[in-house]
Amino acid sequence: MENRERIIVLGGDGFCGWPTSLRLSSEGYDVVIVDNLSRRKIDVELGCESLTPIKPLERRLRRWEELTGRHIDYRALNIADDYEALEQLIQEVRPKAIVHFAEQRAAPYSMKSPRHKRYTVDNNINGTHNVLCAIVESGLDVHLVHLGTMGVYGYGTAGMSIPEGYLTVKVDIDGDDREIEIPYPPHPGSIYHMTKTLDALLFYYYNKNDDIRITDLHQGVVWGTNTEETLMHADLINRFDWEGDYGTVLNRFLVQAAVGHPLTIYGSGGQTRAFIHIRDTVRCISLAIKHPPAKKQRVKIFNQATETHRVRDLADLVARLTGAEVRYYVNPRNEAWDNELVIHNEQFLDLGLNPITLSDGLLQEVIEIASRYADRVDQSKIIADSRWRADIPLDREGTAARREPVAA
Ligand code: USQ
Repeated sequence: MENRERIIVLGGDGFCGWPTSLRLSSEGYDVVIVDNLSRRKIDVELGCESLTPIKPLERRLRRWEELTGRHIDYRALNIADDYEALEQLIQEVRPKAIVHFAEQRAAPYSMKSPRHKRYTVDNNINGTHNVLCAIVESGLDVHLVHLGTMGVYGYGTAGMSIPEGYLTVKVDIDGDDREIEIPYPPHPGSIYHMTKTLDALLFYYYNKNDDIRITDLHQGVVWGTNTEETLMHADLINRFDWEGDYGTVLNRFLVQAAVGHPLTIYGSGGQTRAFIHIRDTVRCISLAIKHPPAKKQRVKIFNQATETHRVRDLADLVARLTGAEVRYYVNPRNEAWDNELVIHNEQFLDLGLNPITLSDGLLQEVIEIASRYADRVDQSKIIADSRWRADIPLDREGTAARREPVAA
């Protein structure tokens, strides 16, 4: 039987939001996409475009309806600016859940200049706060599912497996050792990541004061591009970022290999990060919607990542598959030279997620897409001018020695 529950997807035109909207629509939810097309406008600002030729949102939605008979509604709205319209929309749609992707999500872009820092903070914090405030005002029991990041935990070597949001610590209370659970201490590595740690505080407060049901998904670095639904027609193709600000590391390496650019390892390549394939992203969101926290339960936090890898190992893997040259660049970021990373992610596995992990076949699929659209890549945009501090030199050629830190 059809499920006619309604879901609002904030940021439903973006890299994660678009395939998630299609998945939820195919599962029978009535989906309303809210988007101000900011990501498309940033492409114009940066003078680049998605590797894949994404179609205007209206055309995407028309094609989806022709193919499946399912209508997805679209509202052009800036949730960080237009609080009244957001509140009205929630009243009108009365959604079961709101999925919140509507944030500026690139760490390098957030570090580009004072304007980019301020835009990222204004957009992300006001947007998140407006959603929370509007849910309370609606008086409805709406489950908020937020796309957070593994980066809130930071990438020092923790010396332990990173828990799913909450840390058990021992404290001395009047001479007695007591165990308590606290939110894991925030340790953001960029202005963008900092906004996600501030979001967490907003969630903590609204959950405690207003009993809003909230799930915060601490997602790793996403790779891949297509999902079952986006593969149904060329008009549904998902975006694919590759340039220096928005491209994420593994997808970048695969595109670099396809266009004959050296693979751009920053620093030592000893940085270890958590990864997830885009097809698992959409599965996790669907699972999170189906398993909301109970009323009055604290914010539910999942680590939405399926494996961890060192950047250098990923470059070696791509080089083995493609014959690409590997180069070391002065790291534009202020981050640990290398780090270990062990994470807990049992909650999604317990809900039945069968993770997609790195395999030659899936990498080949991305290499094939990268080769098909290689002529859309402007190689001068592969290295961005974004740096974490003014004293870090800009390295366009890959002149860094592998083992020694170059930045002061
Ligand atoms: N890196 C390179 N070479 C490159 C690009 C990146 O060595 O050409 C390194 C970076 O220095 C960093 C690591 O690869 O150590 C990951 O960088 P990234 O750009 O793939 O990912 P990041 O900036 O952390 O951000 C991405 C998404 C963000 C999400 C985050 C998840 O843009 O929205 O929150 O991944 S996580 O990394 O787990 O925090």
